[in-house]
Amino acid sequence: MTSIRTVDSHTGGEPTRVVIAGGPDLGKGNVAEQARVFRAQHDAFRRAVICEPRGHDVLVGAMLVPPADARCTTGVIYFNNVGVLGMCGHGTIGLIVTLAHLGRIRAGVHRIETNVGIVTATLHGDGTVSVANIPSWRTARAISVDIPGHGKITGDVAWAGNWFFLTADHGQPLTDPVSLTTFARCVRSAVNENGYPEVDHIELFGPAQSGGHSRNFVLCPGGAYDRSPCGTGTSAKLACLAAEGTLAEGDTWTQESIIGSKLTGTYRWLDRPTGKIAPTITGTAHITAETTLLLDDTDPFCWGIQ
Ligand code: PYC
Repeated sequence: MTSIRTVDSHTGGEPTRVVIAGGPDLGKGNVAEQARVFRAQHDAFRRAVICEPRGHDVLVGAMLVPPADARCTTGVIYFNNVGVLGMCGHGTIGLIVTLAHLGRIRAGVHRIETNVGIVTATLHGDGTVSVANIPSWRTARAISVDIPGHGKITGDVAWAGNWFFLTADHGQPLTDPVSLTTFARCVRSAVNENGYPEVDHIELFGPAQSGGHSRNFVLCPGGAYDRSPCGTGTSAKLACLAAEGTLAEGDTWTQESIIGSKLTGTYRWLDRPTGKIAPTITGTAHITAETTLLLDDTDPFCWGIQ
């Protein structure tokens, strides 16, 4: 029987499972190199932690690993029901609240080494967390794709630690997650087939309903929708707003999720000609469980239901 110790939390409804002990040895490389080893050699571990019967498709894993950069508090590899993620905003907020819960960190500034670069997380005295994400930018403006049975929609593509297609031009009420999931999957196929195979997150925007600036629905790579407004998705939105000139540097954007939870975001310019910004998102997380996962090799579903 193998044991894996985890702490679960949720950030605006979106769950994070931090693996604090029992993870595989991924060698001595930096986090990007360790993530490559994880992807190539330990996919069964990913499935065992995230997929049913121990987990579910909404869950995001965050495995603590040694950082190569000595200035970092920890390294982390984010993963979900289909693979390894780049960055994860809600997950970083959950990670920081988890480390504070375990007594490993106090309020203050903490560098975290991720698969796609170093982010800086600030745990504030009131328990909220701000995450200064990696440089983010819009890579394509106003591309049009044809959605079978619906027609053309137009949106932007942006990188913010994950790849996003962002659109408000979809004609869907942001109410029913089941029909939005079906629609967003069609959008993703069309975007992927029309020159953007890297896009794995689809972000649909609509009018705010709870006092924010806008509400979103985010389809994640594994087919689940983000219960939070998505930290990297909000960073991608900030990059588009900055590029479009509709949000000034330093101004606050409040993004609502499909369930009404909120993240706030601001940005500063890194390089105006290329549209590169440094986004910061702020939110809260709550601990929901401390668990020891048990892996019994004789269990036919020990390594997850695929
Ligand atoms: O918060 O960045 C995020 C995220 C990515 C996938 C799910 N949540």
